[in-house]
Amino acid sequence: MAGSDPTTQAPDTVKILIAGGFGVGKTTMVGSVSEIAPLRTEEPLTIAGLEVDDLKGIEEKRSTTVALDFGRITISADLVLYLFGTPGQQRFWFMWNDLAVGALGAVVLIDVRRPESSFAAIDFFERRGIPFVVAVNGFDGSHPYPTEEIRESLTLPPHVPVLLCDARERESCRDVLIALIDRLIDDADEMGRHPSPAH
Ligand SMILES: Nc1nc2c(ncn2[C@@H]2O[C@H](COP(=O)(O)OP(=O)(O)OP(=O)(O)O)[C@@H](O)[C@H]2O)c(=O)[nH]1
Ligand SMILES: [Mg+2]
Repeated sequence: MAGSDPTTQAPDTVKILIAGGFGVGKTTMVGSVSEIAPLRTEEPLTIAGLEVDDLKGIEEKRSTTVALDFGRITISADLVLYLFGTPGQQRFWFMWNDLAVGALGAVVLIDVRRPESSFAAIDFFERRGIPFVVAVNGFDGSHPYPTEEIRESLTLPPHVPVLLCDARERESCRDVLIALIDRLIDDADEMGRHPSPAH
């Protein structure tokens, strides 16, 4: 019967958000991990924005995401992730609600030199009950703080994975996404064992 052979079935597609504060490496991550040429909506940073755009540590940054990044990665024969990078600048946060529609999970990227820039993203996903992992992007290629210290300083509960990553490295970003998928599977298993009471 057509469609009964599992090897010919279309893969499941899952929408994932790549979020975090201004300049933490969201566009970089979507670009390095995507198997298609990523769609970007970058606009140049201008002199006029210097007062509001904190470029400390990312002085080389020349442009910013004004709407979204879009990419795709095949994790396995039956799982494809569609990645949506969010804009980081506060004046574009109003778009997060639309971008979050249908998202099953999120990666919150952190720059430990400016962790506070990602607090709003953590808060956003916690409030909506969207599962997320925290990925610490080591800008100078090193990670000065162990993950447990970062977890404590962000007051993250134990079930939120904290990972160290390099947003420029494909394998590193892939590992972060796989950790997120593992979390989604664990959450689904947990729901199966302890379904929430009907309202
Ligand atoms: N050295 C280093 N530079 C990085 C890394 N990740 C990103 N960058 C650089 O840091 C700057 C910011 O990266 P983006 O990917 O644009 O950050 P973003 O989070 O998409 O920024 P917005 O969309 O403006 O919020 C760029 O100049 C990147 O080339 C990293 O791991 N190491
Ligand atoms: Mg960006």
